[in-house]
Formats: sequence, C-alpha cells, structure tokens
Amino acid sequence: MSQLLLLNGPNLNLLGSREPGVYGAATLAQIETELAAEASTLGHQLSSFQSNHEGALVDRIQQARREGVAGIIINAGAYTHTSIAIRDALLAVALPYVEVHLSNVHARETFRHQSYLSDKAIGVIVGFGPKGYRLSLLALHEHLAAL
Ligand code: CA2
Repeated sequence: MSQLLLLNGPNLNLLGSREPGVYGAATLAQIETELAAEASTLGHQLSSFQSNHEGALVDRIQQARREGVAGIIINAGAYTHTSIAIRDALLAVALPYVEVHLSNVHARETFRHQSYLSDKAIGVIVGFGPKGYRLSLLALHEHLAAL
C-alpha cells in the first residue's frame, strides 16, 4: 500500500461550474472522491490538494516527501507553462509523478504546448477530461508496482 498525492493548481477549483465544454462537467470534489475510491481498490491511500498559489503547491510537494508519499498526480494548471519553482520542487523531492491535463493542450494556444514538468514526468496524459485522472492513477500504480 502506498500513499499517493493528487495536486491541482490554479482555477481547477472552478471545475464543474464553468466551461464544461473545455474541462468537463465534474466538480473537483467529485474527481477527488472518485479517485480516492479508485486508489483504495488498488490498495493505495490518496490525498488531494488544490491551490491557486504557486508557493502553496511548492510547500505541499515538499511536505509530500516528509509524509512518505510514493507518487504524485499533478495538474498544475497554468503553472505547468510557467513554473520553474514547481518543477524544482518535484525534482527536489525526487518522487515519481504523472502530469495530467483535462484538455488537449496541444490542440490549444501555442503557449500551452510548453510544459516545465513533462520531461521529468513518468508520463503525460492530456485531452481525456476527468477520465485522465483515472488513467494517471493507473499509470502511477503500475509504475510503482514495477519498482
Ligand atoms: O487542461 C488542463 O487541465 C489545464 O491544466 C487547465 C488549465 C490551463 O491553464 C492549462 O493550460 C490546461 C486551466 C484550468 C482552468 O480551470 C477552469 C475550470 C472551470 C472553469 C474555468 C477554468
């Protein structure tokens, strides 16, 4: 059994309330609850954290290491495209992570094609809406099982 962490960045607290055509109809609370249940069936314990603040996400990543978290699923939102600080935190804790995006960032504006996280991730899942979190969990689970 491993402890896992789901991280969501800025504006993802708005899921389900606006732009369902882009981001889906599920709320973040629904996604978090369903993913925790799925993690439990795989034998893991999943905690969730969302923040609109870069430093708070960095703090949570650092805390993960101290707590013995085995792996991270992260949708850093717009910080994906800007944040060297979040990249550095992920590299500093040296925990395996899956990068996930609800939308297909590669079918959107060019500034969304760049990610500071992708090259160090186990893998990246984009464009599958809320289902992407489940796919990320399965990928992380299989990665940890193979260690
Ligand atoms: O597709 C994704 O998951 C993104 O990480 C979402 C970010 C965006 O900046 C990234 O380029 C791709 C934006 C999250 C905004 O979330 C909202 C949710 C509901 C209503 C409005 C915004």
